[in-house]
Amino acid sequence: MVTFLPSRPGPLADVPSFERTIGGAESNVACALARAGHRARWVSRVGTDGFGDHLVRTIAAHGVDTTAVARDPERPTGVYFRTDGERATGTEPGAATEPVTGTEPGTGTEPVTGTEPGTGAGTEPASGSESASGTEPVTSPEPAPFSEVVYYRAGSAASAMSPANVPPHAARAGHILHLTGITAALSADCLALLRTLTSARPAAAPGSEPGPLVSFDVNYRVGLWRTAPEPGGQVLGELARHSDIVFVGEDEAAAAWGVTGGPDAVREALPEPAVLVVKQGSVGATAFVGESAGVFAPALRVDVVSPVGAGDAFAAGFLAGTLRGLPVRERLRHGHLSAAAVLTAAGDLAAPPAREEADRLVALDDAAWE
Ligand code: KDG
Repeated sequence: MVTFLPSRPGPLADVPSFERTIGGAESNVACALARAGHRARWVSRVGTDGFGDHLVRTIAAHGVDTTAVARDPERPTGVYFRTDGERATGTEPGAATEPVTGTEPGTGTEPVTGTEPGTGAGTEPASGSESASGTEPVTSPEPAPFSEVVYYRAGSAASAMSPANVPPHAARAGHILHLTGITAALSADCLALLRTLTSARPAAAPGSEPGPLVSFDVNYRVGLWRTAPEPGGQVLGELARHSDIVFVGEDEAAAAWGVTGGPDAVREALPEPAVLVVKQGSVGATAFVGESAGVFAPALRVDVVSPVGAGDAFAAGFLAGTLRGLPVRERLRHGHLSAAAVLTAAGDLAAPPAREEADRLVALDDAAWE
């Protein structure tokens, strides 16, 4: 999506102008992976409008292969607007929630109230934003930012993606195919596409390469699911069970599946994925691989400018570590580092530290990470 950032804090009605930038969960992950030195392809659908041109051009400029992005002459490119409240000052511990209170006017003022759960790294939740899950925000001594998000995505080109118009070979190339629950909520066709990509994985022919690992970020957006044809919790659980690597916030697990009791309880409820990463707000994140006990890495403390996109950056850092075959704890730390870069920037994207620098930071002893 094309993203519009406000020129100054305040409610939507009062913001005089916006700066154009880019966002969107999957493209954010693709851009961060490309910036971290990996080959990444973004498979999507945008309009033939200027916003579509801008999106494709900008994402390609991050080093992402956009050749599989289809142009839809009938439908517009999705866009969204953000607002900011007064920002907190000082270093705050992370809360792993992305405050997103939003409406999608195209669907008839659909409130997407709530925090955007689970970044796995230091974020400070919005005061006044209603948590998607009812999880209490981390108490801050300073006024916290208040953010609204207004989507114009209903009926967009991306919402028309389906198994019929997304070529399977484009999505099934590479080592990891990353999907998110946001796309599943956009339309029945998008949900059908995600079901095709997660559950109908063809068995590899003898001697041929196995298909990519399927990575799935639950990204539970309560408001989007209010108008979806099927209940969000059920669908997200199904897609997660059919994936190999799953990212979910503790708060999302509580909101979507009623699972409380910490990472072990989430793993118990979701034993199928080979790798499960449970994001625990300001505390950090725990990764489970196979039947092994969870491996925990604490979140970083940063001065939060905006938490939106930090969950995507976290996923990208973890996946980059996965592609490099790093130990699980190092993958988590790469996730936290990437998230920290986005948390300290206004937009949904920020360049992660260069690989050598990231490796140096990841190798620091535990005390440096507390
Ligand atoms: O995760 C960040 C995304 O929320 C943002 O870039 C926009 O994809 C988006 C969404 O639907 O909220």
